[in-house]
Amino acid sequence: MGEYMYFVCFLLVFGVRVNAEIERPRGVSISMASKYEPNNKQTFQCLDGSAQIPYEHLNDDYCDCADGSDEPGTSACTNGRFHCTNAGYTPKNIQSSRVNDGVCDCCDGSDEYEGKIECVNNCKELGKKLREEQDEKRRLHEEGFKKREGFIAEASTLMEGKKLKIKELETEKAEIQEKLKELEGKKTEAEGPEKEAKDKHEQAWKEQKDAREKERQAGKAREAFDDLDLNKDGFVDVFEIIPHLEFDIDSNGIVSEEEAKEHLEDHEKVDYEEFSSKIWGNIHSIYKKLVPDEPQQVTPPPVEPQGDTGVPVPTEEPQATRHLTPLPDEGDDFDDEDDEDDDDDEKSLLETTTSSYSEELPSGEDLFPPEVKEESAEEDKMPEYDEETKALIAAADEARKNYEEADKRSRDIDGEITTLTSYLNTDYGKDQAYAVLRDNCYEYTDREYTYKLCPFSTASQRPKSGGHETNLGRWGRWENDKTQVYDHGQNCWNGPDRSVKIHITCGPDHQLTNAYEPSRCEYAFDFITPCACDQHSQPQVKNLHEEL
Ligand code: MAN
Repeated sequence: MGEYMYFVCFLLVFGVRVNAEIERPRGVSISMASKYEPNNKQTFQCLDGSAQIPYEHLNDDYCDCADGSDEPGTSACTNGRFHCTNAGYTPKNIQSSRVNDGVCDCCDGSDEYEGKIECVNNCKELGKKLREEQDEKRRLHEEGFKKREGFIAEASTLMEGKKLKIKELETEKAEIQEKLKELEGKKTEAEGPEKEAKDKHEQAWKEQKDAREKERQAGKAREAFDDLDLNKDGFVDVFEIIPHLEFDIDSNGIVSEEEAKEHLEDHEKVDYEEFSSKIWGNIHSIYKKLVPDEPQQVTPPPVEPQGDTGVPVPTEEPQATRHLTPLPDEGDDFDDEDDEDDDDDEKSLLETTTSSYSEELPSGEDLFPPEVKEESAEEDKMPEYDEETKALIAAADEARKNYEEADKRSRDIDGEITTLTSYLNTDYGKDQAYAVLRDNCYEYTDREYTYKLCPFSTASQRPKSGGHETNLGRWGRWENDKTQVYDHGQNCWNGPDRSVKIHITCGPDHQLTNAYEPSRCEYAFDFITPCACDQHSQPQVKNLHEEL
């Protein structure tokens, strides 16, 4: 037998088929063919180097190598791999256990060579479909790439516009600063006479009010004096003070003579003049008028037994109850036998007066009917300014308004410049293309939440069923040219501050296509945009004839 015939027989015997390009054992890819080259070798080295076996043991349906490399075309090794060439489509490696298992795994049907099942070779159709898909991807990429070119130009115009705007604002700001100085001067100029006129008017009003108040107090002092002067002798004395429990300094329920005297500035009695000039000022805020119609258990003051003159003398001990009516005139007759009973009466009256005066008696002010109060409130209102003052106020108001408007504009300009500067200082990626995404927001809704991305600003989440929005993070940085980080979002209970990573890929439009939470409160968004369609990310079109 010639050498050639010997080789052909060898191939047939050992399951080695002749490929149009390179001959190799069944289930071996072209790239691996050299490792299975027989040449003059009589042995095959397992690919993991673990053993050497006679060459004829290749694909003999018995597993010799630990890595299964001696049985690429049979199902003998559980860990073996079978290579389908799938000409016209993409090659594929399948587990060798699937070889001849009655299921078509390769589109060229090469895994079912024993014929347990008839496999239709549909690699060409699949290849056509794949090519169409890849063409479409390429087309979309091209479209995205063109859009991106437009965005770059747009971003550049946008940036230039913003730079120009900053310059304009700075010029306006300088002008306004000048104007503000002038307006401040005018304001100060107008406010001087305004203040002077207002002060004059208010001072005159104050004087008028004070005089009226003085008069009012005088009237009240007169009234109180007349009320207090129960016996109408032209004096208010210690015993006329005693029934007024509001003068009980130590809050023991009775007004002692000493307490009464203290209120009378250490006098036993005072006339009206002294009362109105010295006493009333100190007591008017606590003084309460006795209710005249209140039924009173009046008990005459205990008296010392009548002296030689027959005139009753009040005891030393002050009696809180005895002066609700005028003191008996000198010479009034009192029955001595009633003294003991009087003590009891005094006690019960004391209780009555203590509670009724401290809790129920209206204050002096409340004794005035509402119309009197209204009248006095009306009186307390300052009269309108005169016409001249009104004109000065109007002029000052105008000057203030002009100044405040200019001042507000100046502050607004500062704000606008800050916003524009922050806009310009942001990194919008290669060629600034991503700048067009700023000031826009994109949403994606899953089963539970609607997620929102406002590029270079914020990321958030809100429940579909309603409820408040949760801040997932504010613009942070580019992690790489296709990944953005938004961080320092709302704190997660017992966890980190929320944050999001945005994975950006090329697409025909700007769209948030997915949002998920790989780990609690750490989110990931998928975002497609033409901004990412730069040349480097063009889809790799698979060589359909390439083998793995
Ligand atoms: C909210 C959402 C969730 C998050 C939990 C954490 O329900 O923000 O995404 O996992 O809070 O408690």
